[in-house]
Amino acid sequence: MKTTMEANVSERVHCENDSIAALLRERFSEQSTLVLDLISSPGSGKTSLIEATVRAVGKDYRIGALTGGVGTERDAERLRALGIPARQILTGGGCHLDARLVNSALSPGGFEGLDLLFIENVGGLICPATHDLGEDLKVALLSVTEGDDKPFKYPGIFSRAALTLITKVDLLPYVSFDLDAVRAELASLNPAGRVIVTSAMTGDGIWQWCQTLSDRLSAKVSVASWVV
Ligand SMILES: Nc1nc2c(ncn2[C@@H]2O[C@H](COP(=O)(O)OP(=O)(O)OP(=O)(O)O)[C@@H](O)[C@H]2O)c(=O)[nH]1
Ligand SMILES: [Mg+2]
Repeated sequence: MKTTMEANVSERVHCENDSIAALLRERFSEQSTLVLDLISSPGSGKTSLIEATVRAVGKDYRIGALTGGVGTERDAERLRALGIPARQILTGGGCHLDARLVNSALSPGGFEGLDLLFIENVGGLICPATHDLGEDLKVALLSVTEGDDKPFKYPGIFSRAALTLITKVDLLPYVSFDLDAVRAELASLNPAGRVIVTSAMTGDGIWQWCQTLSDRLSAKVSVASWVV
């Protein structure tokens, strides 16, 4: 249980985060950039999903990525190898990204005029769920190797995410994972959320994922043209 002082500090930190996130959201809207905050346990396939997306639609869209991590440049290097701008955000041990870190990472430039900006959060299902980064969508990933009990164990992210990707579906024959039960759990936690089943390895579901991104981007661009 938090003391009153702890609760006040936590509220102030969230307030400051939300003001920076609001400014980021305004900037992303002006540039008609669709921003996705990818959240999952470590190793569920966030970087692989971005790679698969770049391979699928990298010629049609300008894509960039910020990758959160505690100590290495590895994910950003993987993505730069595909020819997209990618910058690692090192949290120095912190378990999630926040709007201030995203703002600082964008400040040196190189990410203007993108269609899609992926923000790969630090691996974890708890801390990353509660911070607004100025994104359009929080996207949760749950790999079939993690166990099918995760939505009810970590309801915060699965009830908030506009989209949940069930990843590594190519491994389904080898693990105990009840896909229908997970779909039902997700539907009860988050009736408005969508679910897509994917494999970055075989390409299953990647077309549907890219189509969803394309639809959301078109909607954002058309709203921006109304506002102008
Ligand atoms: N079989 C299979 N393996 C996958 C798939 N997607 C990712 N992997 C493997 O899973 C491991 C982790 O993938 P990453 O994309 O690095 O996962 P991540 O979520 O970015 O990991 P962190 O950044 O460490 O949290 C790698 O060995 C990938 O090759 C998939 O669809 N099928
Ligand atoms: Mg990664």
